[in-house]
Amino acid sequence: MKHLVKRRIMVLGGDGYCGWPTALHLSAQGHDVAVADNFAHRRFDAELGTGSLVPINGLRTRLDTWESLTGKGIIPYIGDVVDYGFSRRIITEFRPDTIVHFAEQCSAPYSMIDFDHAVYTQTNNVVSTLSVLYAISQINPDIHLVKLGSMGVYGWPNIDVEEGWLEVEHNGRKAVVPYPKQSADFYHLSKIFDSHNIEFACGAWKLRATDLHQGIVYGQETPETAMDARLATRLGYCSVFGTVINRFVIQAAIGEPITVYGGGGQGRPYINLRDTVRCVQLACENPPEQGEYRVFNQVTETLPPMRVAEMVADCFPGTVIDKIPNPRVEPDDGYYNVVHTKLEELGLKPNLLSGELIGSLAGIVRRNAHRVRPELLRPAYDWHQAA
Ligand code: USQ
Repeated sequence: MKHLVKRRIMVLGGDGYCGWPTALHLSAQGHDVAVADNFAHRRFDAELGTGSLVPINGLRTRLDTWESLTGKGIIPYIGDVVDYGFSRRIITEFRPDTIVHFAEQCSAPYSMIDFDHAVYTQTNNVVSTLSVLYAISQINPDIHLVKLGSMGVYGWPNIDVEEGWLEVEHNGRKAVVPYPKQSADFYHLSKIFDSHNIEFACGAWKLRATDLHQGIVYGQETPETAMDARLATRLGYCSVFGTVINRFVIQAAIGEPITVYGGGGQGRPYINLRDTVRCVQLACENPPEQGEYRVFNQVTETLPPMRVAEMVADCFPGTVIDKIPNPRVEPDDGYYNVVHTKLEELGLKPNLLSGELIGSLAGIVRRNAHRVRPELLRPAYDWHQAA
C-alpha cells in the first residue's frame, strides 16, 4: 500500500460546486487543507435570481460541521485571487505545497450574456491564474499548481482529441505540439488563455503544473458531503449554471420535458462529481517534475446529449424529450472521441452514468422538488448574436 505523503493543499474556489467537495475529500485523505473564496457564485445567484436546488450553508457552518464530525480543521481565507496582494498573502501565510485552482467563473452561458459578462469572465479567469502564477513564482516556485481547465478548450475536431499534445508531420519534419485549441464561447476561451499562460510560466520560471481538462460534471453527493445535510454542495439547475445531466434528471424527476438543444447527436465528455474529487486527489499526490506542464483529460466517458436524455427518460416512464432550437453555436452531429488514460493509470476507477446514479440523483431532486422554479429550466440567452 502506498504511503501517504501528507500535503498542505490550498483549494481556491473552495466554496463552489466542485471546490467544496474537493476540499472535504482532500481533508478526509489526511492532507492539511485551506480554502479561499470570494463567494462570487453566491453573488451570481443573487444577480440572476438563480440558486441551488439543494439548500447550501454558509462557509463557516460548513467548516464547523466538518470539524465537529471529523476533528479535521480547514482554514478559510475570504478574498479574491484576482487581487495579487491577496494571493501573495494567503500563500505566504498558509505555505501550501499544492494549490488547486477552481476560482474561476465556470459557466459558458454566463460568459455569453453580454459584453460586461464576457469581459468579467475573461478578466476574472485569466487574471486570477496570472496572479497565482506570479505569487507562486515569487514566494515558492516549488508549489504544484493543479488548475481546473476544461475539455471545451479542444472544440470538436474531426479527429481524436489527444491528452494535451499532438504529434504532427509538416513538410517532412515531425514535432509534438500543444493540441490545437478552439472554443465556442468566451468562458472556454478564457481556459485556453490560462493553459497557454501556465505552460509559458512552467517553461520560463520552472514552475510545475497540472492542467485538468475536465468534462461536464454531474452528480451532487460525495462520501464526505453525504455525511451531513449541512455539508451539501450546490446543485445548479437553471440554464446558466446547471450542467446537462443534472438538468435532464431534474427535469424528468419533476415531470418537465427534457430540453435537448438542437439535434444533440454529437458526443460530449462527462465525469461524475465523485470522480472529480478523486482525480484532483490523484493529481495532488503525484506531482510533476519542476518545470513540467502536464495535461490530464479529466473525463470518464463521452455520450451525445440525446443519448443521455434517452437514458434519463428510461428511468422516468412518460418523460417527454423536447428538441428545442439550440441557443448555442455548436455542432449537432459528428465524430467525437477523447483520449483519457492518464488519470486511470494513476488509479482512477470511473463511476459511469447508470440507472443507479440517475436514480440516486433523482432521490435528491425529489426531496427538494418544491424549490424548483420551472421558468429557470428554459434557456435564457441566445449566443447567435452579440448582446
Ligand atoms: N445541453 C442540452 N440541453 C440543456 C443543457 C445543455 O442539450 O438543457 C447541451 C449543450 O448544448 C452542450 C452540452 O449539453 O452541448 C453541455 O452543456 P452544459 O451546460 O452541461 O456544459 P458546458 O456549457 O459545456 O460547460 C460545463 C461547465 C463548465 C465546464 C464544461 C466542461 O459549466 O464549467 O468547463 O462543462 S466541457 O463541456 O467539457 O467543456
